[in-house]
Amino acid sequence: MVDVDKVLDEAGLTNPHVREYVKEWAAVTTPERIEVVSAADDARLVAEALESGEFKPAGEGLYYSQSYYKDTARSEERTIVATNDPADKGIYNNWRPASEMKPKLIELMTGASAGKTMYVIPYLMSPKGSPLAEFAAGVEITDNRSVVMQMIRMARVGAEYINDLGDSFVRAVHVTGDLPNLGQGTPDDKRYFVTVADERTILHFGSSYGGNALLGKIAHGLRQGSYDGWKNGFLVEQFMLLGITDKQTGEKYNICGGFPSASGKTNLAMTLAPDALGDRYYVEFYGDDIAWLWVGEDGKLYGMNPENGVFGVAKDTNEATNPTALDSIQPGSGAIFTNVAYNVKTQEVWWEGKTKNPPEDLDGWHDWKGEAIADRTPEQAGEPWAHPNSRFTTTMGNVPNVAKDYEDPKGVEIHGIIFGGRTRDREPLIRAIDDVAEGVYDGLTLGAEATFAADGLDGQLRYDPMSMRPFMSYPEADYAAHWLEVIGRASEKPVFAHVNWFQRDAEDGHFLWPGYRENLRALLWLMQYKNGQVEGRRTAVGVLPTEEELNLEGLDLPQEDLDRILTIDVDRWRQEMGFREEHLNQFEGLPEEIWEAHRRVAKALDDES
Ligand code: GTP
Ligand code: SPV
Ligand code: MN
Repeated sequence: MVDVDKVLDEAGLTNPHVREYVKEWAAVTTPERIEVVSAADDARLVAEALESGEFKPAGEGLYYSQSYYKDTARSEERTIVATNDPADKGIYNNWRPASEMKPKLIELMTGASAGKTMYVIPYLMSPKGSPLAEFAAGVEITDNRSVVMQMIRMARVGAEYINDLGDSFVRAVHVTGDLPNLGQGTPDDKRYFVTVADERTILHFGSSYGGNALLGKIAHGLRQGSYDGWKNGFLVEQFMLLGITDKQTGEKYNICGGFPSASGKTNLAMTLAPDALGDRYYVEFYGDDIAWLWVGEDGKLYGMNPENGVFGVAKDTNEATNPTALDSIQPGSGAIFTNVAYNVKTQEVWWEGKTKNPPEDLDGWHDWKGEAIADRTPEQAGEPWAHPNSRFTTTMGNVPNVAKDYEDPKGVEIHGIIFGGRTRDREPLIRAIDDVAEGVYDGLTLGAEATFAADGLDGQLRYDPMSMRPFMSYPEADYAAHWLEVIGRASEKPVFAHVNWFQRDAEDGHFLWPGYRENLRALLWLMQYKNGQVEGRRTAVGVLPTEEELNLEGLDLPQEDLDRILTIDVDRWRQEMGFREEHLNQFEGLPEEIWEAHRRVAKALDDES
């Protein structure tokens, strides 16, 4: 038996509630050793991981890691929100009674860390001193060293963050399990990813992949956070957050917004190209995946990124699409690459879209499963080298355009909220929405193609309210009401907008808009619109830029494509309204304001000839 008190004393972990929690779970999972970690332990942990082969070197201070080949994305089916109140059951949260789930997880976790080290990771999902800090603290217990190193990059980690917080921390227990024997994706699936939201307890069993295993990020930062936000008057969303400064006027606009998983948040927040538009604008990075929003004492709407790092999709990251991301994963950055292709001889990494073609010399190259590329059969030849959901993990401090005040606990004022997704038709480049209820309605009816970030759903069209569908922790009608309440309280309302970088040509499928760094052009128009500098063109579904208003300098778009992305297809939209009605009808007790917004848009479409 480990002398837990001795370990905790030595680590300076004094919070009595945390100590009790660690002891309770050590008694369940029965590890051989216990270690309390802080960011200062990273170098030692990395050395241990290189020694054990868990990490392989990928250049100076860069690391390659692999998760089990059936464990490379979130599993929505196995993810559950449990509480003690059946009224918390929603359409998307997979609600189950806490009394049913807790014993199941305790049984699965009993003795499961035998022979292993239990790492105790005290963390904060906010800058220190944030007005929401009391909801941001947690202690993850894990039996997986790679998870520890990723948490160190993604969150603020160390006993000093939680010692003074009493009992207000999230209990987050992660047990990897015997990955080859968990029946992933079969009827005998043994994995469970449970957030017991009203007990602020997270119990995840059966994965070492980021979204399932870094409990500060998705499980706490989104699911638990949104439940806490519902009960305590703030919003927690899968949003990126960026700031645009107009150097000519000195004005700064902060925009946050939700696109479903693997639909462009990281790319938008990191890599807009101010240089392409002369020297007038400066774009700062605040966050790429999560934002917490609240109304400050001065009545203004504020936002912050609770994370301390970026867990980005590797696919198609290159000099043209996202040079900022490449700068953030340079030698010496400490970045971790998971499930990319790896060359065992040259220690290089590669993913689809890193370069136009894969490396020509196959010598030493292995795919994401660890199989030699040179040994591929002709049938396997076209298969990707890297997993489509392969990722890089790097800290915020490595991002060259990270905002100077990204750690300011005050947060930043929010001026705009945008929604978007992969929509191959119907959705124009951008449509601005002035009315708050219509903006919230637009978020609730965000429909897009699902991606490889969740197992087995790639390409399916589905509604993903505010991009929170996989992270929704409470009923959707309450969620809508909560949005109206929080934004309703703000003295200055943000402008809303819906954006789409992914409209395609119906025949050859090419993207009608170049996307990536050029997306800044649409956001600049939105800011000018908010400022009253442009008027746009009013349509039934919002205000669209005219061709003259949109800065198209240096772009060479076919007129036909431009016309398509700056107009709406009224017939297609009318058809869409029927789908939306069906979608919203699932949510019993939806606020009347949302239905009114729906009817206003439907009528305006009917009036349009
Ligand atoms: P999560 O981390 O899963 O929440 O994803 P995300 O929303 O941050 O998505 P990310 O920015 O990582 O982009 C996912 C994929 O979409 C990547 O393969 C990008 O290359 C691609 N992508 C991002 N922005 C654009 C764009 O403007 N146009 C096109 N065509 N593709 C894009
Ligand atoms: C997402 O899937 O939305 C992510 C990556 O941000 S994960 O951490 O896997 O959830
Ligand atoms: Mn995400």
